[in-house]
Amino acid sequence: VEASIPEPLREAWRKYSVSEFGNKEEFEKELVRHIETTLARSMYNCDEHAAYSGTALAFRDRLIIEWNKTQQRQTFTDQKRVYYLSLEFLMGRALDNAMLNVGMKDAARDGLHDLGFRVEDVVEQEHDAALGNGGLGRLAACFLDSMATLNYPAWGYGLRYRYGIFKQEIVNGYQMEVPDYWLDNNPWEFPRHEITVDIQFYGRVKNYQDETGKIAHSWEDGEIVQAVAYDVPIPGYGTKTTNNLRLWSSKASSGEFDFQKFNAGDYESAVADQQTAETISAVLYPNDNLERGKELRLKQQYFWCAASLFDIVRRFKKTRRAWNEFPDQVAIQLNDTHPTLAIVELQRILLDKEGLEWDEAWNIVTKTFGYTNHTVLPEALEKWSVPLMQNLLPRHLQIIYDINLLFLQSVEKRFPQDRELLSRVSIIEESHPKMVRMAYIAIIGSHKVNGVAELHSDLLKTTLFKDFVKIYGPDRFTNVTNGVTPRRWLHQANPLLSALIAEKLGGHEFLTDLTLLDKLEAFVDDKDFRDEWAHIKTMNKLRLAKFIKRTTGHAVDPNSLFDVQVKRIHEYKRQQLNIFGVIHRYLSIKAMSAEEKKKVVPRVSIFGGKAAPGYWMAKTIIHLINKVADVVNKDPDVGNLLKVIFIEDYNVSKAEIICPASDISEHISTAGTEGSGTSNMKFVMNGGLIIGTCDGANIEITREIGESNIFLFGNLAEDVEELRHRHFYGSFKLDPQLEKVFTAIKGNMFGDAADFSALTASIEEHGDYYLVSDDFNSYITTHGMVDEAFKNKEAWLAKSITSVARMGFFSTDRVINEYADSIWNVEPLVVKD
Ligand code: Z16
Repeated sequence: VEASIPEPLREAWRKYSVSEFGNKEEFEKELVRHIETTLARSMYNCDEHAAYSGTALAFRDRLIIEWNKTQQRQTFTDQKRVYYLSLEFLMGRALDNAMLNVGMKDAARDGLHDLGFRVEDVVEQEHDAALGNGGLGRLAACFLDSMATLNYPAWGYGLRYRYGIFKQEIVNGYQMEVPDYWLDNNPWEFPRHEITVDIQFYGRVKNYQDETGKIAHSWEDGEIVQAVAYDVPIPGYGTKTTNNLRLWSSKASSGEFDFQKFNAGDYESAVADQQTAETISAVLYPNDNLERGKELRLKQQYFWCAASLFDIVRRFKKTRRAWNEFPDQVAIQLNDTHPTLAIVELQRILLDKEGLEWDEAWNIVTKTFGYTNHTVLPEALEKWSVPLMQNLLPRHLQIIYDINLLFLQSVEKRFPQDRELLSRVSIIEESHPKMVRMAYIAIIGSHKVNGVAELHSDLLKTTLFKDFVKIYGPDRFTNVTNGVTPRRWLHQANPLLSALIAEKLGGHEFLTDLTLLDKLEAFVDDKDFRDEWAHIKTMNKLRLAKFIKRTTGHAVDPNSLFDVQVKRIHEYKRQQLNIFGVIHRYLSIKAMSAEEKKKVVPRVSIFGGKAAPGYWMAKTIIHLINKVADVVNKDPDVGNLLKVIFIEDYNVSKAEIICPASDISEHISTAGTEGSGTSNMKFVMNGGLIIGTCDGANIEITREIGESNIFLFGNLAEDVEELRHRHFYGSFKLDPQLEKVFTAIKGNMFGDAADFSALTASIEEHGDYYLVSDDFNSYITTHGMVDEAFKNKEAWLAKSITSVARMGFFSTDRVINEYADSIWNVEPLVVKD
């Protein structure tokens, strides 16, 4: 349908085209208009939430105007676009970010003040958009911010879950999950009821001869579910570019099928079918680094891949280019293996719908896709059972078999008689049932595969994907070390520090060129600057202390050393090592004389994070932390020397309060297990030091900021295998200090010891897979060094300032430019007004 208005009539459009508010007064006018009309409220019944909604609507108008212009421009210039496919986008709140990115926060603050509100309170009314589990989803959100800021023509594609990650409540020390229904009155999405795609499931494959006599395939029957697009505008910082995040929602298709049921009087069953269809986009799977092979998850993956691919292909076809130009117009990045079916789907479209030959189609496919791997943990690697896939996606399974056959034939040709190699690299694992290895499809179907930090990318090449390096050569594999967006994680989360840095550097340019932070090193010895730096840290600790008081009832002293570990709860991330360390500290303090206690550096140990609902060991760790908190926090022998705080329902908006307030944060995964880690970067960017293992991006952070500015401990990745082997085949000896901790736990010091027996047994009896005991001594000793270092306030401050000055590398702007150059081959679309 040609819906474009003909030129003679465009005059009126141009005349009445909407304009944006550009100052405080215009903002107020828009705000009041939205409150009085869109929201049907008035000055007599406008609470903070209505003020939030009105403000959000005013800003949303601005965003959508820029969004429209950006999309028109991108269509007009018709250059290559990037599509970032991710099952998770952990966006957090949007209003504060929108205000800062469009550069109108001061106008909004003043305007709201005139009308009786404080901008800080208004911003806090917003519900987090929590469509993700942890690092992977937050990385995708930071990428969107950087792609828009750098003016790349880029779209995100995801699922519009009705329920995001569950809300965590702690009841008697146990995690409880509460559903996160977040969609009511969400001002940030634009339903596009006219943009729909029919998605097929089940059915069968029909083979037939086409006009040329060639065997062709069609996928027939089955069930149809409709995908409806919802668009979320993504504003760049200090640019007019406003990109799009398109989220798909599932709905029953209104095809003949249902009408038959309705007409046959089978109303209930027709409505039930509707609900089944809507189930596809109902809920985010709450696992981080774990795949469980559930059919509904596979349905989600295909639904989202097929809708996105249809949309991308539809857009390409409008340009009427030849198919071989597809990879010059389209780059698709796969965030983990979750969207791997997109590879198979594009091949299917090109073969079955567009009639291309296999080789021509496959050449287009491999040039189009790039694949990012985020973990080496075996339990996170996706495999789907062949019978499941046969039933749900019969044509795709056929294509997978064909991809595999051609691939294995080419391997066989290059490495004849290596049957072991063939079975190792086969997409199909010959188990019972047979399994489809998704990572292998992703490697074979992409032109580049990248890990997320140097160590991680090296491990991929030497372990998991070793055979593929031999087959394809090393150039297919690369590293792109993760980052975070300094807009949200410095400017928005820490306005005081951002302002101080801007004052010293003569402006906010560092927010778009983070390497400019290095100019701060010149001020390390500047007395006034140091005082202000220290003062800001104290203010941020006070802000967190108030938050802790309000949410937990505990009073913590901002002069204490704030020691933070906030991230998903996982055995490999080793919150158990941290809490055992806390118990060790508690026992030491209790054994001290009054004189000895005077030398202790008071500490607050702060934990936060969710456990996957079915992950019992992670839930046990949460339980132990909370029980230890109960005992320690009310022990008069300890007083303020040690407090233990578990912050409920850790999420993006809480991270914005927590990150600027740490003195030290913990990134203590077993060496070789953390892909990158990204909170390590957020904490250092905000002037906190870190204690960590030689793992993930900790290694590159050390390289950048210098060894003397970080507290490293523990065994190295290269020694892990040997240690694990020894636990099983040698004799296992529990670290003597850890033994004291276990004795306390077993003596019911923190409630019924039986509650924690699985945790202690995993170490003492089941091989201590995560090397908690091996690293314990080193961990405790290093924490002693942290205490000593913290006593020297001046030296600590110098480390803090120096570290921030050297964090320029860890902006997602650098990351996105690397992807653009080495994987996507896309250019920014520079906009002149
Ligand atoms: C996830 O959050 C990550 C990896 C993965 O396979 C699945 C999920 Cl849901 C994390 C990594 O654990 C972390 O090290 C990394 O920093 C993050 O992805 C972003 O790359």
